Amino acid sequence: TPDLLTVGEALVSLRSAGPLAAGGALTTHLAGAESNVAVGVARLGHRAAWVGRVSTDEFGEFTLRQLRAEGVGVDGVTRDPDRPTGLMFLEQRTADVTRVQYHRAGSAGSALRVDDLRAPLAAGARMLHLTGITPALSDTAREAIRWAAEAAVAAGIPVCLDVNHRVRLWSRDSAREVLAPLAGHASTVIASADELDLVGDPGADESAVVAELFRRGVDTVLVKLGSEGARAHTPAGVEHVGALAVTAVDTVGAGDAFTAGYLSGWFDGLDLTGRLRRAATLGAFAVSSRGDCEGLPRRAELSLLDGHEAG
Ligand code: CKP
Ligand code: MG
Repeated sequence: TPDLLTVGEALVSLRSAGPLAAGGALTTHLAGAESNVAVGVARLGHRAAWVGRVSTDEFGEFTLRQLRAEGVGVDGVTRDPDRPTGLMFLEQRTADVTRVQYHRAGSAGSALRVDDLRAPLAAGARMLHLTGITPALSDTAREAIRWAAEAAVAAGIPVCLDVNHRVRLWSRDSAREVLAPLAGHASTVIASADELDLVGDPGADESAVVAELFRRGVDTVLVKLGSEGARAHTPAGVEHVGALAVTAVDTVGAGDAFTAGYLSGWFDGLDLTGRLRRAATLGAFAVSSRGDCEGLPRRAELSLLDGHEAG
């Protein structure tokens, strides 16, 4: 059984070095929040499995090739001959502004359904990681994620949920309607500060949302604060971790890196402080490297950023 099982849509990200409207070369990269987490965890030597629907087109081949190269288990993947791979364009519009465009409606990944997940869930894992992106993709994907969370809980597999609200996919209200009930199945909930009320009452403040999640059985709530680091709430109290002082060149994928670091620490049996430090370390690798997951460290590289502690 893998340490981590995760489910989602892997995308192909086509990146430009300048304005898309001016043309020029695009480079091809693996993207997708859940597969980013799987890669991050696998690079640190844990067993990670990723499942989803992957097109039989060339980009689908590329997706599987990248995941296999990273040592991520893809045995549970369903191939879809009828739909294309979802694409994402990442435009470096200016040195400071990157813009994302999706071409993912009707993609193979968005056609995910419950039957795709039965065998992987039955095989088990130490942790199931889900994000709020997949339920936004289609009715069948939403049902699949709800089913997976319930099946995991029934099988005694703890669930980690990253809220990951995508405004281009759905409104805050639609997201809340789905993600708030989903969070009740999780043991760990991860959100940026502005996403937190999507798993609670509209407009509720951090302490109110956290109290409600604890009441519903969540044991750890991680609130990501960007360059300010993150706060972890557990029934024992609140702990803050600072972000490392690095040069930010690409923040896409930073949240997934943070999650991968946290989960890696959990698989290693680290205490909360150790898990948060590893999360911050992976977040720092992600923001200071280009690509959604390319810059993530192997285990021997974890100490590369020592000395970059927040000032
Ligand atoms: O929250 P993050 O910046 O870590 O997530 C980035 C990923 O899956 C990225 O790889 C992209 O493909 C996506 O989120 C998405 O669907 O937006
Ligand atoms: Mg995120």
